[in-house]
Amino acid sequence: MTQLQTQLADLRQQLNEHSYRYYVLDDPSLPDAEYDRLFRQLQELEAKHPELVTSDSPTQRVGSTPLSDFPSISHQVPMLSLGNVFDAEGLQAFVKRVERELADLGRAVIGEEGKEGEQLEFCCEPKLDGLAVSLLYQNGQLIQGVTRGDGQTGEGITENLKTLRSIPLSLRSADNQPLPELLEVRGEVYMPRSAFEAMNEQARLADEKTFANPRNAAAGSLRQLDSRITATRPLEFTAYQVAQISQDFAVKTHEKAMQALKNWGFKISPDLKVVKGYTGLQSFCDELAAKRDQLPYDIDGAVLKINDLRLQAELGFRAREPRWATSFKYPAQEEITRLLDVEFQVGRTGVVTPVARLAPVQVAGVTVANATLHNMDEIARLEVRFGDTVIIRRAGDVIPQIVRVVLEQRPTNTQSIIMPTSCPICDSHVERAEGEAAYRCTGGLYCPAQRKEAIKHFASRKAFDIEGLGVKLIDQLVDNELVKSPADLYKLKVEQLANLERMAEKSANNLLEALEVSKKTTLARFIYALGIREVGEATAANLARYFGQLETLKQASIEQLLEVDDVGPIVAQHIYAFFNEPHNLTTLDDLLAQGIHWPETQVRREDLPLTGQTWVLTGSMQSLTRDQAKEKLEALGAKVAGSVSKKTSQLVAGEAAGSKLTRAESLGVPVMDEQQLLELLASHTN
Ligand code: 5U1
Repeated sequence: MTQLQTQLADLRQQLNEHSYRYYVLDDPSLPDAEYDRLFRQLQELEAKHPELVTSDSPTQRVGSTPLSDFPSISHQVPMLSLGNVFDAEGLQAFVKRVERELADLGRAVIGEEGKEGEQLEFCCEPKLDGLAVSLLYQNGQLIQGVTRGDGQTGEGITENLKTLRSIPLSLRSADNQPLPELLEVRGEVYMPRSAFEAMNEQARLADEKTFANPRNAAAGSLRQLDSRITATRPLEFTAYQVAQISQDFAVKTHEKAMQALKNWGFKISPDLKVVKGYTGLQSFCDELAAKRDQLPYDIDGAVLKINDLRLQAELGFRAREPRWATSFKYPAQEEITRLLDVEFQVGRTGVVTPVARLAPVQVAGVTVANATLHNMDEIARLEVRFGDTVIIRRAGDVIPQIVRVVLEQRPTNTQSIIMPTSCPICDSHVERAEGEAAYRCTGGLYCPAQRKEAIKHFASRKAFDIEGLGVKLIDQLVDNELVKSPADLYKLKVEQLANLERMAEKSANNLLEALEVSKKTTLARFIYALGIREVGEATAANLARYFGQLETLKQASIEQLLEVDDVGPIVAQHIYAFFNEPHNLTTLDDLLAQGIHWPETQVRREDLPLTGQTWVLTGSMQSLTRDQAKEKLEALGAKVAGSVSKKTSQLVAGEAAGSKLTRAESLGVPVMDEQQLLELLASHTN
């Protein structure tokens, strides 16, 4: 090999290794900027020496010349579908059936307590809601990628699939083990929910077509004849089955087969778990259902497979379904209902948002009666009218959305939805700022709706955390004109409060006490509580850390603001405008005059005891909440992250700590318990 060839191979190896660490091990080894730098270096060298470009080079993931059609390809092994069960009864029937069929084959599995079937092992994983594809590797190289199609014949979409960084172009060979001459891998292509939301938000801003759900977005992205378009779409692949392998595959279980795929460079489900018998299956399905909303992607159920590959082979298939597997289906995330009305809600910053009032319907286990319509552009794009039948979607912790109108069911003489010209709450003029999709009420704090939202934000947990000051009480305080600005909260008298609905003298006194307690705060919470546009909890903390004092922040120039982590030109402009509005300065003075205070921070960030360290919190703690622990650690200079990696300095494991603790232990990250954390915090107090 020439020196240049060695350099190219080395660059490719580093980039592939990073992709593997990133996608498969979920443990990035390079910062994004470094990856990009190495990638550009490889691109430049390959541009100068096109004869040295290899088909599995990471640069080949950008897509190639458009096709005129997708070739039709028959599957050597048919792509089957799965049977479904929907509840405990169905699950029990599935287990009973496989037990019986195994018994008929003379393969009854006897449990420890003598009960048949109890010890039968199943390998379980989430059923991703995407598109099944099949990948063929010859001598370790990806040579073909095909859609499921009708299960017998699919479409050849090799060029499109090659653009997905979680699909290895060539298999990794761990410990120089020989690679199989032929390997066919099946799995799901899908779009993570956050990437889907971001893509739709981009499309809304550009006035382009949005996708109804991540599955449609993934399907639309894979069906592009121009793979360069697919390359721009945030698609991922998770493998779930070895369909064919040329050599004697030494593994005996599905779980081990998945492990082999992982070693060859495929991402497999992090939630894959082997369980025993019906009770194990039921717990898996329940636990997965409980965390469904928190998963980063849509799932529509759990897939349950007999783990033993020999038993799988003996059971075989019935019609077009394997006898050894089933899927436990969860309730659908999309339902059909009717749009009864549209209400225009005014938010903290005056944005007037259309909210759909729907005929109540159960969606994925929750009754939904409202859905966001985002803004008037969205209403125009959906072409939705009063009385329309609509498809709504509720997935994750995102507010339910209307994704489509069922035009065939539109009643006659429907009315279109229009934005009111005056605020439905305070009657001030409603206007649309140049270049913005949103309409805003121009009433400012004159508008009771904006006032209520500003006070709710001020009192919220991450701001002043005023116990006992709930949403209903704030509504009453504003409606009775007892409170016009946050500072007025601190001027309330017990008699005024006791006269309100559902307020006795005791609760009034408790509230006054809570208000008194809240006066001692932190600069970060104070900044966050002000409700400056686009300044969330993290930005407020960064501003507090950077400026140290309110006075310095008040006088900061745009240039200084831009120096702060996370602050870009738009946010800087909002902060600058806030502190240059005389009315806001009066509000600040008024608040400080009520005795609100925080410890002065003279310490420079570099001098804090935990500066440069990354901490992770997991499990539950007895004497403080995670937010409180996070705040205290950040005050000592630590960065508090959500996931464990090799770079984590310390894991704090509370009760019932789970996968983060296991991961920390396997990576050799130091672990401490709640008591040790309290001792550490105490040692740094004063
Ligand atoms: N996770 C997963 N999804 N899924 C879909 N595993 C899995 N297995 C399947 C299908 C259709 O089929 C095999 C059991 C053949």
